[in-house]
Amino acid sequence: MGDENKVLFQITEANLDTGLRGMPVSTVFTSEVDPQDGLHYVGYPIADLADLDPEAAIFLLFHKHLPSEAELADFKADLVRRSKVDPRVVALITALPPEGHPMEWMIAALNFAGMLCKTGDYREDGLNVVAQMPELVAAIYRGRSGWGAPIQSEPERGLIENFVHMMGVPGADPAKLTRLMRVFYVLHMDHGGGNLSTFVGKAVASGKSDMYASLGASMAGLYGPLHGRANQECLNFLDTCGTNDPDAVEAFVRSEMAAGRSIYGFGHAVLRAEDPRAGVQYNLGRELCPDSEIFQRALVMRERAVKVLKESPKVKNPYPNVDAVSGSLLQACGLTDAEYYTVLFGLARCSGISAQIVDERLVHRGGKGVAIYRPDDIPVNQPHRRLQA
Ligand code: AMX
Repeated sequence: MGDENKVLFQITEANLDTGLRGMPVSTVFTSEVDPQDGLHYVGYPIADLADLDPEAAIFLLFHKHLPSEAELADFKADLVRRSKVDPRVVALITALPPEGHPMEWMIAALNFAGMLCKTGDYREDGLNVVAQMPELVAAIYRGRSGWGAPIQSEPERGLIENFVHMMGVPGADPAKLTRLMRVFYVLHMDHGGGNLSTFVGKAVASGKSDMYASLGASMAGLYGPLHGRANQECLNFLDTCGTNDPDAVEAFVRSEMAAGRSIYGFGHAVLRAEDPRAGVQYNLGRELCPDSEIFQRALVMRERAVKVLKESPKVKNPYPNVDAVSGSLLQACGLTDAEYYTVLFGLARCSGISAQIVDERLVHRGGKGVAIYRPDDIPVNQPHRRLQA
């Protein structure tokens, strides 16, 4: 940055109706997606951060540097202080209809929490959401899946340790699930400023809507099957495939392509190589569930889907994205219902979106904040005319 007249992008007619693909519209301090090297948080490659304390990664996105030991201890204590969820929010959540998708519950939960708990200060509300999200998501899981009454929060355990404790997943090994969820959380927190959910959240906040309403809107974006809900669709895709035989997997991919359906877990709007977050999760699967049938299938798919997608000239990136394997790991570690996977994505993503909204509202333009979003459009087939007198 520095030369405000520098031309960054020339818009032609071919750029219209492409979902703003490739057009830079804002600056961002938290993360970057390099088409080849993938995601970086404040300059650090995501694979290097995968084993970080989730709280340290949140600190990084909010403060733009890694915490010292003392800073991390203070930050963890601050999140513990902020973690108490208003019981009225939990009561409202548990009264929601089971017909609703868990993401619809999550969007409702954020709106309920906003009505009852918002301070109106973006930073305060953002950190409060980050601290309270584990209890909200555990309430959604337990309330909707009939696992029983909410389990008392013990926030001193740590953000994810407490989350796994409050989930009380029947039959799961808590140590394994904690290891998986810590990495899952760090990998899913942020992905630049142009992804749909982040973009939408920042756009809503630019009209000075509060943090909770903005995050509710961003979670509505994440709910779409081409965006966050792809992790649910991806496990369904592996289930539907139904075989681990490489040739049969390849035949399945070919038939899905021929039918005009998506090959879930592959492709990306920005990345042009395998997503390093997928690489981290393939390695984690080898550690946590090497013999799981569904994980083995994800490994076969990694090879054969890429082969088939490479043959299609229109597909710009045939490689695995973040969702290619996450569902099979969650399933192998006890979270068997794919319908909830996007909520787990949202749990993590709210931290990155909050950090970006705080920057856009309180830091950009010398603290004045980014102006209200108002892109232009081109009217088509609308000649000016008058009603008959
Ligand atoms: N399966 C089938 N077709 C695919 C494909 C895939 N995995 N990836 C791309 N294509 C198709 C597109 O639909 C498009 O077809 P069209 O020209 O007929 O409309 C064409 O190839 C060109 O697409 P692209 O420029 O390579 O990708 P994109 O930016 O339009 O779309 C994405 C990106 C992710 C929506 C697409 O790759 C896709 O649908 N993937 C499967 C769903 C998925 O895994 N989503 C998760 C993404 C990560 C996330 O947000 N969580």
